[in-house]
Amino acid sequence: MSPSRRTALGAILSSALLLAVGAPAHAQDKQITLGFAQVGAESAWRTANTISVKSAAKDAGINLKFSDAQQKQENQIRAIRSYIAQKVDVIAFSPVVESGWEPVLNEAKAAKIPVILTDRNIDVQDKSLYVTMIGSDFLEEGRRAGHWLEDHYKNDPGPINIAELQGTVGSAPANDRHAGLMEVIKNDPKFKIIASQSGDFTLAGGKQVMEAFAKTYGKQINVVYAHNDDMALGAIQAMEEAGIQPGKDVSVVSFDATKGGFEAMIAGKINVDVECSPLLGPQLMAAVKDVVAGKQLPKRIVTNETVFPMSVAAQILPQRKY
Ligand code: GZL
Repeated sequence: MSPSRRTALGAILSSALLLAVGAPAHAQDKQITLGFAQVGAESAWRTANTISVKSAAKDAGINLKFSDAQQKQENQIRAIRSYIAQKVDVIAFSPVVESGWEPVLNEAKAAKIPVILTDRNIDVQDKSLYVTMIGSDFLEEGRRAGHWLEDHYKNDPGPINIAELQGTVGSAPANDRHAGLMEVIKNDPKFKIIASQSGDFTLAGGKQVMEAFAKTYGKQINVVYAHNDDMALGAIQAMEEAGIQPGKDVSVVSFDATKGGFEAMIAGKINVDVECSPLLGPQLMAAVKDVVAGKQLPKRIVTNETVFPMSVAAQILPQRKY
């Protein structure tokens, strides 16, 4: 066989092999288009997450189509449908709630558009509806908060009454930060959740709920368990207006570890902040490129996080990126 015929045959075989493993022959050269359906702009965490996604897409040379659902599932579903109609290469989103995704994700599957979940998970039987989920382990975050409470009150016989500010109803972080806490305190009768209501992850929501809690329970409250910093900061405003000293009369436990959370810890108004990193952009773009290249991805990519007690806040804040 002549060298030129051998080269041509080699090119045909390698393209056939690439196609056989699902990596389109043009995978390496065509600009990737990613459709991203964001939850909204409800919190400092979300703002940092959006910045991370947009800057990472730019750095990766990925063409990003971005939508803000204003925390409404129907808007996210509408955005995903529009990405399907536009025939994007990959769809990614942070599901505002855990349920109700099968219909639109089956449409994406039928259109052969891979879907990546970031930040929050979904509750579906058919796991083939998404390639991977990149984000925090909220159950572990709740356990970490529970263990902090156990240690903080180890010499206190109780009762330790907890007022809980829950995140968005039905969302994975709200469900799991509650469940993780309960795993730890369920066998310790001195801990009791005397009040629990959603502030929808917003500062205004946290303030409104805490105003009602302060009116109803006043000095009975020993702990405010806020599912994110924005609600904790709102609750701090409400407590101070009610003559309660947050961080002193009441221990404040929060999540996200945003700049605002650190500043409140330095001011002695949040006692502990459980980190939940919004900086998921680079991992998402790497996953998008791998999916387009036909590589296999793990079903779950967990972000590494820690817990910051107020004692370390001043020293750590200068190193923080969000
Ligand atoms: C958690 C994220 C939550 C944050 C909130 O990963 O989904 O939503 O804890 C944000 O601040 O609103």
